[in-house]
Amino acid sequence: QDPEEILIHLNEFKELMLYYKSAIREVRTKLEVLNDDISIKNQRNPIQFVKSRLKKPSSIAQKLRRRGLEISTQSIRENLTDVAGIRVVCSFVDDIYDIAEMLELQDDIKIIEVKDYIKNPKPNGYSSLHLIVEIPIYLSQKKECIKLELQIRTIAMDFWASLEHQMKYKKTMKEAPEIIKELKKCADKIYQIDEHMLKIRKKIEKLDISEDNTYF
Ligand code: 0O2
Repeated sequence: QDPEEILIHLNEFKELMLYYKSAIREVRTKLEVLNDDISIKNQRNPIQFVKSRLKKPSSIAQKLRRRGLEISTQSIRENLTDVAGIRVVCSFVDDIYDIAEMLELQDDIKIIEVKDYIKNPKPNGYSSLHLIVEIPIYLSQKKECIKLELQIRTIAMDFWASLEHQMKYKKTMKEAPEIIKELKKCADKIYQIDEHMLKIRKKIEKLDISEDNTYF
């Protein structure tokens, strides 16, 4: 390939990565604002923490190649929705849906796709709410609409997913049916614990309300 052409492609790629980075920044700010606002109203944080990442160029190329698609900036924009990824780790299951709904209600966010692996967990037990969203970013001379993937889960779901993800890369464990069963059992327990913790929180909230009433 002509070196000049390579440079042009490189610059296009860098520019696209900047768009994704900016989109992450925008959504992180939205999440911070929501968290602060809900914290004041409910006196507790719905969001425990937020992580974000840009997919590595090698992983982007690998994914496109695996799907038999062209490797170009246009192809990345058209075919990949997880170049920019944000993971929102919430305290309770109802916080997940509240945050998703609040984002959905914002004028500049468009929800492209929802995958609810909480209502329908993956066969291995993986549980999370996935949203593909599109947001505008405003640059010096133009506006770009950028897609990104949001994974919203509880801290318990995140604990399971993080460990399962780490272990998947240990080849010896990869297809061991016993391990898969054990992990599924853990995921089921985590589901029950999340439900239980939510019930406890609701009970405490009820107690709080009745105690408040004693002052009137
Ligand atoms: P990484 O390193 O986290 O980015 P696609 O991503 O479109 O090829 P799919 O299955 O349609 O495939 O996407 P989906 O279901 O929305 O899941 C994509 C991401 O969710 C994964 O990204 C993981 O982050 C997470 N995920 C999905 N299934 C599992 C699972 O079984 N275990 C764990 N720990 N995480 C899961 P990547 O690109 O695989 O990895």
